[in-house]
Amino acid sequence: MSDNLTFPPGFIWGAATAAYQIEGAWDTDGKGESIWDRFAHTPGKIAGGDTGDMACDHYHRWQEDVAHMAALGLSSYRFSIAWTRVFPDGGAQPNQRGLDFYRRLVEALNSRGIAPAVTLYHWDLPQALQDRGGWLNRDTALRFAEYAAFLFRQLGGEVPLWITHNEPFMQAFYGHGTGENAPGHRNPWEILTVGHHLLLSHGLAVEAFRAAAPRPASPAAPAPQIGIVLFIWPQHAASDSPRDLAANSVVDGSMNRLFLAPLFADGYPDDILRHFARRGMRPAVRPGDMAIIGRPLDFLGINTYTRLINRAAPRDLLSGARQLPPHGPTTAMGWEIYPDCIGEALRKAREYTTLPLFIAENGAAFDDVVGPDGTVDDQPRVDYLRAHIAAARRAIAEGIDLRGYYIWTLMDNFEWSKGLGKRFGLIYTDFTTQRRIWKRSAHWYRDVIARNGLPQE
Ligand code: GCO
Repeated sequence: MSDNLTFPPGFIWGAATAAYQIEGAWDTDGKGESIWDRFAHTPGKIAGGDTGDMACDHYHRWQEDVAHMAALGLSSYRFSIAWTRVFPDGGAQPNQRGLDFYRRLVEALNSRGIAPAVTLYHWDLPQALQDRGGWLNRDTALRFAEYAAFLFRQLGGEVPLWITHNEPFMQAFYGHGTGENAPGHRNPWEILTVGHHLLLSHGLAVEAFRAAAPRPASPAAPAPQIGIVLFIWPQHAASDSPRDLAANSVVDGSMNRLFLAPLFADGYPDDILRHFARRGMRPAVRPGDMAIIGRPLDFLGINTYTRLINRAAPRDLLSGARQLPPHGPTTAMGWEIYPDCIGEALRKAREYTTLPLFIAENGAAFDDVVGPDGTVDDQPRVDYLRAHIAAARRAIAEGIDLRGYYIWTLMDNFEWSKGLGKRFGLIYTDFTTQRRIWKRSAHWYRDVIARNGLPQE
């Protein structure tokens, strides 16, 4: 720790994935249909007509994938459980084969010394629950808590880090406002209620976790913990004009504060509630909900990739803002490469909580190609990761309690509405043969993990 490249002992080096993005086998072994199955099977929703039907075929190739994780030296692997494998129709009848898949995966990870970090919900609601209103229906929050409680009983002690939700913002705003994600609703009036029910389901799951109090498999191991993963993207005003500053504050309020404040402060931010109320939008809050949502957590995970620059655009219904084009080089997603997003996101979280923090996702898509010699030289990704990991190290030096860093993502996978064309992986996936090829960045990350820090440049 004497230099500015080495990380504290025990720092967690991870990689993250999500069920629908990697597993494939969308209807195998009793799995039920999820809203992402339905959405991806709807013509016109996904670039190139891609689906996650096969994705990385991880459901059948998980042993090979765990071997790659072990070869990288990962200290933790963050993945999500597909609700529809465990409860195919979202009801109370579990599907043993689905549960067994995750049990074997968790066992294999633990036996390799790779700590499982399990996300319960990465956007793939059972379609059967969607048919009953999905996250607009308060009952879905109760079903989620039952699903969570079941997993805490079955696997609770084997999983050191439990995550209730990944980015409720995206499910609410992209699933129900822009319609870019499943279930594809374009109805901004649904957003706040969906967001509220997601947060309520989170709080109910935390209560179920405390009630189950899962014990670690070995007495020496630390007690399992529970937290949530939020999207925190730094927001910058395009100018110091009051209009741009106000517009920027609304975007920051919708993306970041709308979720941080109810979880860690005293409820939804007033300015944002007023902003939406003027548009006729209100969350469906009942007495007692905010106390459930605010139940104490053990950690907070943060996903951050870039920043946005906002200027006033009064005609924009939702935020009254428009984003300026990026101010510098971008990734293949068109996202500005802005390494300070790490420090800014961590400091934003720090305004709300002193809990241990994780960067639960950070990474970049580039147009990687397999060269004539069969290798993938993704130097731009190495540069991206180096700059962002260095920013994480600076945040620790500032005194921020950052415990770990997870790269998005282990291997190229199904990037939601962008399909299979946006490659974020350390490992290249040939989607025709399902061959995995380590990119330069995978070799580089293995070295970072081995030395617990960045190599000299
Ligand atoms: C998200 C999700 C991931 C994405 C990644 C790249 O942040 O949107 O958690 O599933 O694939 O962020 O866009």
